[in-house]
Amino acid sequence: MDEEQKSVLLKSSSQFPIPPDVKFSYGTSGFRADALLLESTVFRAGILAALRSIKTRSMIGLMMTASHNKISDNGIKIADPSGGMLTQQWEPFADALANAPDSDRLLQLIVEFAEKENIKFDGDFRPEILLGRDTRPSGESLLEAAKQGIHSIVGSVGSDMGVVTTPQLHWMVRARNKGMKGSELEYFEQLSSSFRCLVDLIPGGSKTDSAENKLIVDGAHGVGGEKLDSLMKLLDGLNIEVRNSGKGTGILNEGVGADFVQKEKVVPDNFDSNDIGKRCASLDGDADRLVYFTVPSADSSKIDLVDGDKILSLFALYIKEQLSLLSTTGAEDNSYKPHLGVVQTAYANGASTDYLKGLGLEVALTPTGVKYLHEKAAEYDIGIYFEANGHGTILFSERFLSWLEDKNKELASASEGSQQQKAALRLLAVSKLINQAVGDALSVLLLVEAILQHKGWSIQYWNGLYQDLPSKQIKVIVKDRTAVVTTNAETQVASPQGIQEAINSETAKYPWGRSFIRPSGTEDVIRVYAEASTQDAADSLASSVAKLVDKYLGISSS
Ligand code: G16
Repeated sequence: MDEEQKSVLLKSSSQFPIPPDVKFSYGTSGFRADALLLESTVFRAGILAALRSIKTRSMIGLMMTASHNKISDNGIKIADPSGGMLTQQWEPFADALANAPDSDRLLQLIVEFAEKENIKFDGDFRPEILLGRDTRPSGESLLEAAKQGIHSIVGSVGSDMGVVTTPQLHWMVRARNKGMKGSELEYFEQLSSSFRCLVDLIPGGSKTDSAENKLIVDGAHGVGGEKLDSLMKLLDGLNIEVRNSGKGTGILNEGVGADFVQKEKVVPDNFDSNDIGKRCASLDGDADRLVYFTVPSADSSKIDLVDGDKILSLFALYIKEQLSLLSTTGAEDNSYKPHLGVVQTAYANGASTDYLKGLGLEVALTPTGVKYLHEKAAEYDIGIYFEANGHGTILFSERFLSWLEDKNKELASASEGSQQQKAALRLLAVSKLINQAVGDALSVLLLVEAILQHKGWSIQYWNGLYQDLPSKQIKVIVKDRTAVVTTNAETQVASPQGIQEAINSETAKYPWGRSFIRPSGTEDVIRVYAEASTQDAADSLASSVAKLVDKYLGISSS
């Protein structure tokens, strides 16, 4: 690194001092905190993104969002060249950069890291970063800070994509690195044309009358509702009403959105007894998560939740069906058997895991965070991953896709229009519809709708695939959430000592009891999850475990 570059870095970073007494940590999906504390962090993330761009000789993405968190928070997610989350190998550097106490230390860290990673500042490559933000009021000024960070690596450029969903930005990064235009219009066109293709391939045509079969979507007062409105202009065969679209006066994520609906299991604002029995869905604040629900009766505010596990089950059934059509009719191809696997976390309802295993599927478990699930799913030819909170997607390996393309060509000449060829075409359409970079509520919504139409299923029928075990989630505020260290995909606590034994003896009191705790990576809380044979039992187990957390780690514990 030459002296000019060093002096640019020193000068610009002195404009963004870190706030006193705050420790930033790269959490489940990047940095997240009160927006007022984040200027220095996003400035430094801008530097990191430019370095990553030079290292990989590719475009990188920076998304200003705090997703499901309250509106006063903000955060930053970093997209790697593939469109996936920043490689975990760079997370310690991201942490160190965010917490460097002053400009001198910051420069020293960058110089050392650049040397270790062999990052060359030779001007041969022009680093480019795509920037996006959600609808939070703090987004615009934080985006400016990120740009300053990017520009402090000489020659780097930041291209502002404006207000976009998180998955759109990840998709754009991936698309551009593959030589596509990667515009928003191209994203909408890819989604709408592959959806149309799936509907056209429904045997005997779609059995659903879209006029009567309306889907009502809660947009969390965020970016997703508006983008869904734009996408709908390119779609026919779908009747969608968007509520809480972000254009009105409602507050982002307050009493609305996928996180609220999935955790509280009550109707979001602007849904009521007029919606009884209708198919409803909720996006989260940056539209990377989606859950479905119905309002079952006017007697209570409770909903029937159709969560990420049910979406995963629907997708697994459909993909499995297409794979078996592909291999059982017509000419056998014994040379290659695609490996299908599903990935869940400890939050997956026990009944869903039993159901998936009952279908003969291989089920893997990882810690919370799509960065872990995505990595595991990428090991399969087709890997379907979902968190119960509605965050997930389906990954298709390059090897499988190129085999499928060849197979489709072969079938098109030998048996055009056969069941086998239609299955190949469906799988190809799914691989284009479903976001290959990251979980994407809009593409998941279109795939769910296409599969329900294909099967002629109502949401109630879909929800009846299996009965969820009653479950409960609670947040507990503690002195220091980093004191909790977990193991075995977060199902066990390794530290503090003694708490796991105490959780075990509480859990043993309940038939079908299961409970675990973990530190959130997006909020300053410990999360408690419990499930049991009845709702009262799940509530009671969760509350006993929350008391244990408070006893061992709470504000008043010694
Ligand atoms: C992020 C991650 C998800 C994770 C969620 C909650 O979602 O992308 O994988 O499930 O946080 O994480 P935690 O329990 O650690 O707070 P989002 O939609 O908020 O970006």
